[in-house]
Amino acid sequence: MALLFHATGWPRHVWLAELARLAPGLDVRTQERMGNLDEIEFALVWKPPAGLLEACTNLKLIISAGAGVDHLLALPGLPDVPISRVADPDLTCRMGEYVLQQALMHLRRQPELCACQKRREWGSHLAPPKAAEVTCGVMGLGVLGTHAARMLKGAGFDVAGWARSRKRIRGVRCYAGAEDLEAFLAQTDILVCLLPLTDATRGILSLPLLRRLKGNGALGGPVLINAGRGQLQRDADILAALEEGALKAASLDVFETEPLPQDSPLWDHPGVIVTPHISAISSPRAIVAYALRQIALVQAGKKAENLVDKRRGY
Ligand code: NDP
Ligand code: OXD
Repeated sequence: MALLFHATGWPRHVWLAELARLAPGLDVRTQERMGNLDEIEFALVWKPPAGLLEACTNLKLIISAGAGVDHLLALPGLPDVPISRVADPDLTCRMGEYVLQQALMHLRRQPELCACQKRREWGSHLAPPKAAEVTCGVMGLGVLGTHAARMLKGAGFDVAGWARSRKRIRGVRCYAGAEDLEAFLAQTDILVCLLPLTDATRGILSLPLLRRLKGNGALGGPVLINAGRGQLQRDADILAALEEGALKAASLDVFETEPLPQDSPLWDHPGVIVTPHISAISSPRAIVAYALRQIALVQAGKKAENLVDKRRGY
């Protein structure tokens, strides 16, 4: 049995070192050293090139090294084997920290205070509201969204959430499906997007949707935090929403094109906080341990965890 490892854009030596440390006897293959393809039964991958997985005809399980699987499901010729995606406390906690940090930045008017400081201006007119006066609406109540919603609630925010199916989360008003979207948006001051990218969600953060957010809240205008996927939004719509006041500010960790192109107006828009898709990085230590657990399960004749529903796309 061998494991194929490939992660586009991530420091490969760190991952290979972690695999060697945690599973010293494991036969690990890479794109450059595939060896006998029949021996490759598992693949731990992030954004593999087209054709790489297709070449491995004996695969039993593909493990996505991140939580999202859009990078796999878009591949032509993806082998028809189960896909396990990461749902791990390490990654989940990182995302919760990001969402809470950004929500607090906007609550406490930190971007405006930083701008005042740059101008040596005493911004005492920028008194922040308190968290309980602000509603955070979390789109996507999966592993990451549920944890983020709980952290926001714990910090004192009023919290609502929206998903495909109805959830029960203590202290969080839960909405479901297209029929509830209007009511969910109408009460939301800070929209947190933690949806997966699927055919149903692509481009969902459109200008018409952003115009439906609560316009008269304690922050002086709605805020968007998108840490899901860049293709959920249209960068041009975010800019248009900021220009017309449908949005007061945005924290964006993901973009239609990554890295964000040098000439994007998002870079220096005063209402935008740009982070480089690092809200919840996959830690090699945690994810390798996760992957080894999945391999052990399959080898013991059991199902891997967190299997992707390919029809739904997440
Ligand atoms: P989950 O699969 O656990 O949760 C997805 C949630 O989205 C579910 O609540 C699901 O509803 C909801 N959903 C899916 N489609 C729709 C729809 N059409 N309408 C309404 N709700 C919908 O995923 P995770 O929470 O683990 O991860 C979410 C995403 O976060 C990932 O797919 C990835 O794109 C992104 N991500 C970004 C990172 C970053 O660094 N920026 C890091 C990690 C992940 P239901 O529960 O009813 O099925
Ligand atoms: C992920 C990501 O999906 O890092 O895990 O984007």
